[in-house]
Amino acid sequence: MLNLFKKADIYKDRTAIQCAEDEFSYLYLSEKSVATASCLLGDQEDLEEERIGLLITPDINYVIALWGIWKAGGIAVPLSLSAKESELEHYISDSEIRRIVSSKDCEEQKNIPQSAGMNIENIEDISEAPSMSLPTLSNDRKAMIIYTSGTTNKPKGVLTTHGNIEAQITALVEAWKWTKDDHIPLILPLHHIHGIINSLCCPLFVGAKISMLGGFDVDNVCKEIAQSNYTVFTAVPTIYFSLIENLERTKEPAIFNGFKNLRLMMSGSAALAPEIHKKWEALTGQKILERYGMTEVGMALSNKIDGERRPGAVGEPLPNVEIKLEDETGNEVTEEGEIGQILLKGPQVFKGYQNLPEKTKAAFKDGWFLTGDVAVMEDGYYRLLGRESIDIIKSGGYKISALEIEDVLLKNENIKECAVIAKNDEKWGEIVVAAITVNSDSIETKELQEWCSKYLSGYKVPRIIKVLDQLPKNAMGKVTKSDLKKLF
Ligand code: MLC
Ligand code: AMP
Repeated sequence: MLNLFKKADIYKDRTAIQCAEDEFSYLYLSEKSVATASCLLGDQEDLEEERIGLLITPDINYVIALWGIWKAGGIAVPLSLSAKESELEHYISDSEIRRIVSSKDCEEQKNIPQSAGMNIENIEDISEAPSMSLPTLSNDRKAMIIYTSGTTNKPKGVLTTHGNIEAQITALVEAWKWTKDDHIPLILPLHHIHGIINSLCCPLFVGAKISMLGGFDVDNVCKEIAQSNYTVFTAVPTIYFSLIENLERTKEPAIFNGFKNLRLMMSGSAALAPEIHKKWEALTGQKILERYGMTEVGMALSNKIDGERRPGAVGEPLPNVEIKLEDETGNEVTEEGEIGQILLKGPQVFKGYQNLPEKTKAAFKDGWFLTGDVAVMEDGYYRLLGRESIDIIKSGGYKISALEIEDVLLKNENIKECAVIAKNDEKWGEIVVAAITVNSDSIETKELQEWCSKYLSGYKVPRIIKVLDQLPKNAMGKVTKSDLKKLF
């Protein structure tokens, strides 16, 4: 990780980041992040792993703040710009954040809970501070907490070190042949690893150029691809779905040519339907390289850059990643075609869940991380079959806990019981749906959705809510979600 900063000092005048018309060099990034680090330090010599929230729109200031926190010896906690006040409250209290770096134009600042007594530092003010000497950091220094949902009601904080992050980056630089001549559009949110590691840190590690487009907008992405000399593109399947819809409408040759000319197009964070893979190839001639990753481990499996890119498969282990499959009885699966949970080892694997030692312990077996994803090996490539837990939903590339949404629904006095599940969806992969039983007949599901959206980011709000007389249950009185699925 610390090599990221050493390398930036070598790349100096090369363009690191482009935001609209402005270009910023590696030197600018280095100097501004040192000034930010100095300001965050104040009269301290080392932030000693102080957790600092990042709530910044995705532009140059985000990168300056991230590097500034790291250089000062702090732990960066990137926060979701779409988070509601109660969601931010959880991230802030769970990771013990006392300071948040934000920017003046960041509208989302208003969602920061007032009760938290938080110091908000605006990056425009702090990066003017004079530079001072910075702490010496080792690779085992903790660097980042990313919140991800899972089989707990509230999202868990995944804690990684500089060493973990560097291992995650270098594996991808090697496997996907990143070079200083690369140019990538950054369209993904910067509170998850797909955006932070794959779209941001990998190119910065090699001296390449990133155009921060401020998020995904299908027309803007197509315009950019048509006009600029991009080489690499990475996105979630939902984005490819939207691009296909757009390309099927447009007749603009420059857009098709822009996509055709990229050297590498990748997809991950959720299953890429083989139909999308094939349609994209038919439209642009590009065979999407699908890979598999997870917040806790970075990227783990990938189709080959110079070999087969098989629709529906996630390929083979990335450099330094050890993978094995285990069946339900905990025995290693060695035969091709047999199904098992993916277990994983390597230098990129996280250190633990914030404040959850028991969950951390339960997530490992003899030093192997238990991913909860089920796969099969076929002709040398892994193919994912799904997740062990029915309560984990992936929608638009976001991981969602059914339990978190059930908790929110149950706060509504009109709801007696509820069960949240995923429904397959062509565009989003899965969408969140809920079945409820009610205390009062006068409930409007649209009102209930609006009520949920006060507490939950938009993508977590149930898209369909069915009111039932009773929920399907087994003999023990537990809701049988597999039966419920048949009703949607
Ligand atoms: C939004 N909408 C949804 C939805 N999200 N509908 C159903 N399900 C969802 N999940 C609706 C909105 O209500 C709105 O409806 C319309 O879609 C447009 O909303 P939007 O928010 O403007 O959508 P858009 O900006 O197009 O966002 C789509 C997206 C975004 C795909 C760009 O979801 C995204 O950035 N996803 C990436 C998440 C990510 O980075 N995951 C990586 C995790 S790391 P209306 O009616 O108002 O128009 C990880 C590890 C690894 O997984 O392997 O990488
Ligand atoms: P997250 O916790 O947000 O990092 O999400 C990680 C999860 O995303 C993994 O455990 C998988 O379930 C899923 N995932 C990532 N990449 C893929 C892929 N290529 N195909 C299917 N699922 C994927």
